Amino acid sequence: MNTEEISTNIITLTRHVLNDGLRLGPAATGDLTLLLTAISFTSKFIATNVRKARLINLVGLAGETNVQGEEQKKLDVLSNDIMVNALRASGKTAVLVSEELEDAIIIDDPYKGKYCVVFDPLDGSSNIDAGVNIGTIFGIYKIKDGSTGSVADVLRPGSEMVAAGYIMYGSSANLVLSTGQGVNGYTLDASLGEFILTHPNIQIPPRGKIYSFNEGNAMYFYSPVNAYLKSIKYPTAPKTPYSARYIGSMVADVHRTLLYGGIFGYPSDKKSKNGKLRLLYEAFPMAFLTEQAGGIATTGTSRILDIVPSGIHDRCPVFLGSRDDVLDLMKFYKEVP
Ligand code: AHM
Ligand code: MG
Repeated sequence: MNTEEISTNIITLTRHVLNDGLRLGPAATGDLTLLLTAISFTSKFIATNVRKARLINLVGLAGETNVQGEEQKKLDVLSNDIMVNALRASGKTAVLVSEELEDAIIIDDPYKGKYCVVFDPLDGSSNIDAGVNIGTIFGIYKIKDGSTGSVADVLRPGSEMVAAGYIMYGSSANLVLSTGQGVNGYTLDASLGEFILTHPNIQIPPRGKIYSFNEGNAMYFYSPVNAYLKSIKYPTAPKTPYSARYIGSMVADVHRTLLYGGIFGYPSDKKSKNGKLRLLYEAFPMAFLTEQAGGIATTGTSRILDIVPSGIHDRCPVFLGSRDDVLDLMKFYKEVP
């Protein structure tokens, strides 16, 4: 083997985040780096279980108990437990909010730190059994000055997050992260057990050719959304129609949108007045990443990151993606009654 072809200077997630910290000089405590290291550990742990679960599903038709006679934990519950344990043990968190838990967890001493993590441990769970991509979504706030950690620390606009990201479990595990200075993508090298920087400085193309909506809900959509969809499916020449891509896993649909451009939407409609997606741990982190990559994230009429949550499990309508595509959609909200 020609050893010259092997890169001996690869950039791992920890190295990359640490370097960011070095730029801050003595102001950087390294706490965020340690927290992100804990999150990257949880994603490796969850990724392993996602793979195993597929095998268990294949051979496990006999029932839902394992050989020891114990009930198999559902993958989303297991992923939640993995995250709660690792985040608490990191010593860097004060408040945890999970899609799986009705109430926020307030971390006690001696583990209490200064960050709050809001997360959906395993999003897109309807896709698990089919082996389709699923993921973990997270957002990070710093507790307010003088706070010792309470729900009020996370009932704040998404623009106040200090970092956000997701991990997509697919043919490989991909971690996409922003600490507020652009967006970077890392791929898990299973042999090293490290996330390697593979997609530096992700920028959403200003316009795409793909739309990603659950059009099965079209009969419930309000007229601006249906009028917009009609405009991209039946454009006037020389424009050509957009392609439809909808996986039904937000992480996978947003990942493709960040890389290829286009628009992802989960609108409010006549059935669900606030849409389906959760504000704190789905809409905010994805909106944060979208804006950091040069795109737009809106409810149709206002910026998602400006919303002030009233409860930890609030929902909100979501449209995000390429700047020009989202601006087109917003025009329909302004002009179509
Ligand atoms: P979940 O948190 O219960 O998995 O639901 C969230 C998921 C998103 O990943 C995805 O964008 C959306 O639900 C798909 O919903 P639908 O099946 O209504 O199209
Ligand atoms: Mg979810």
